[in-house]
Amino acid sequence: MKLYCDPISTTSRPILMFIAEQGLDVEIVKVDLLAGGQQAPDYLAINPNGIVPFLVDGDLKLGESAAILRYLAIRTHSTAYPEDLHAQVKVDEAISWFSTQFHEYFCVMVCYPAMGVPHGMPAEQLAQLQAYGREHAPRWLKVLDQHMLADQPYLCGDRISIADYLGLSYVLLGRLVDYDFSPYPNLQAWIARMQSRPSYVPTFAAFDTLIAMARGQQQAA
Ligand SMILES: N[C@@H](CCC(=O)N[C@@H](CS)C(=O)NCC(=O)O)C(=O)O
Repeated sequence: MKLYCDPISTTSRPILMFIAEQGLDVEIVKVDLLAGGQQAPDYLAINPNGIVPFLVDGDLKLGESAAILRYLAIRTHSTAYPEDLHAQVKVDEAISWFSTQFHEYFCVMVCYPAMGVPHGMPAEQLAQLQAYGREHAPRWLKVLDQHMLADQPYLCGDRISIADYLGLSYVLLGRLVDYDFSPYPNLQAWIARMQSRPSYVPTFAAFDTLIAMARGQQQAA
C-alpha cells in the first residue's frame, strides 16, 4: 500500500497520524507541495486531481482524506471507525461537519487568508471574507466546545475515532494564524489530549516547524 502525501498538508496529517498509531505497513511517498510536485505529470497520471493525500492499494486508487481514513480503519478493524451502525454514522456526521461548516468558516475564511493561501480574489473581497469568517467561526467553535466535547473526551465518545484525527488537523490550522482558543476550554483540553499522543510529534513535526517560522516572521515584522 502506498500513500502519496505531504506532511505540510492539512488533509495528509490525519492519515499519517492514524497510520503511525496503527503501525500500518504503508509506503509513504512524499509529493512535495511547495515544489509543485502535485502537478508533476507522473503524479497527475496517478491522481488527476493533483492533490494529496492519495492512497493506492493494489487496484484501489483512493482520494479524499475522509474516505482514506474510513478505508484504513475498516481494513484494520479499528475501533476508530466503529462497526455499530449508530456509532458509525455519528463518526460520519462529525467528519462531514468538519469538512463543511467548520472547514468553510474556520479554515477557508479565517485561516487560509491569514496564511497567504491564494484565493484568487481581490484583496478587498478577501478582507471582507476574513472579517465575515472571524465574526461567524465562533458559532461552530462553540458547538465543538459546548456540545461535541462538553462531556466526553473525544468527538464521538470515550474512544478516539477517525473524526478526531481529521478534526485536529483542521482545528490546529488556527495555531498557524495565532487564533485565540482561550474561550473554548473543552476544545483546548481535547487539543492537548490529542497532542499528548505519541503519534502527534512525528506526524505534526513539519507543521510545528511552520508555526515556529510564522511566529518568527511575526516577531521580526
Ligand atoms: N477534499 C480533499 C482536499 C485535499 C486537498 O485540498 N489537499 C491539498 C493539501 S491540504 C492539496 O493537495 N493542494 C494542492 C493544490 O491544490 O495544488 C481531501 O480531504 O483529501
